[in-house]
Amino acid sequence: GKRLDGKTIVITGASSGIGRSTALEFARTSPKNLKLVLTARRIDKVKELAEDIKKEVGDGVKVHPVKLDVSKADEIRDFVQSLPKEFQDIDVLVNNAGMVKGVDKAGDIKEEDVNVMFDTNVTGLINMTQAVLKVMKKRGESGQGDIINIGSIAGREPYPGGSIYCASKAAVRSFTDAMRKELIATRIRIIVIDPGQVETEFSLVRFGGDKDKADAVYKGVTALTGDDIAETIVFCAGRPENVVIADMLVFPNHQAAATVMHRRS
Ligand code: NDP
Ligand code: 8X3
Repeated sequence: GKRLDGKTIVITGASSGIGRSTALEFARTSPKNLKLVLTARRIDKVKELAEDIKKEVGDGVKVHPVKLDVSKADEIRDFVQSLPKEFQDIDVLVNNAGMVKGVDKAGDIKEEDVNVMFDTNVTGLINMTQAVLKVMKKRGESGQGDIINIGSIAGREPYPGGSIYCASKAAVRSFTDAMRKELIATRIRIIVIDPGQVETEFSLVRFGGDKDKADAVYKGVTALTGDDIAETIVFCAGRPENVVIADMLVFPNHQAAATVMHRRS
């Protein structure tokens, strides 16, 4: 509602899953006066989302789709300056873009899988954060804005077959917590949300497009949806300025740890 009115919000990984839901949820929550910068590699999907938002809430939400690969440092370097002027004063950054590749165990993990997970989940998130912090630090007396990072239960509880992904999400947590301390003299809110199991394209990406393997992950359980996590993201951004939801862990009801899951047979 009101607290989000007039804000400029950047979402990475808006083409699918949690990121897509988050764009829609922000638009629904503040339909009259909001600016959304929606980014991903699959720009066609982002443009479709822009149309969907327009259909649902009308013209009160201005959407600017950007093709952006967060794993490419040079694409991020020019990102803020290449936005139209009216979208440059970023209030909220949702660092959501992320991915997992495979279930290989240490010793057998492909070098390219290690690199793509770290380049996307860690270096990409750090580079986006630094680019947008330049804007946020200029706002108000000491700096103001929200950085909302999507971590994972995997960053708290490493599991076999996920060593690199888990390490990448632990790095997100560590970076986030240090940064919150570094920025303590500002009004910049540093937030991390750690979801448990969410049914998105996440597992499809993990298994290289193998739908049967992806579906098996969610068999016999009711996973969270992208919309469930979107609600928590918009909740955090919509708190009064002095309230920081610093850290959130969100499970579906059947899950109590990375690998403790109740499945109906
Ligand atoms: P999806 O695969 O549905 O969405 C991932 C999004 O990230 C896509 O929009 C994709 O866009 C984008 N992305 C991937 N690589 C890049 C890149 N190099 N540059 C820019 N964008 C990229 O999965 P989720 O919605 O589930 O994932 C969102 C976040 O949530 C991730 O950080 C994930 O680790 C985290 N998470 C997911 C959980 C789950 O169980 N699903 C649980 C906990 C955390 P495109 O391919 O078009 O670039
Ligand atoms: C995704 C959740 O535990 O499947 O971050 O890796 S998990």
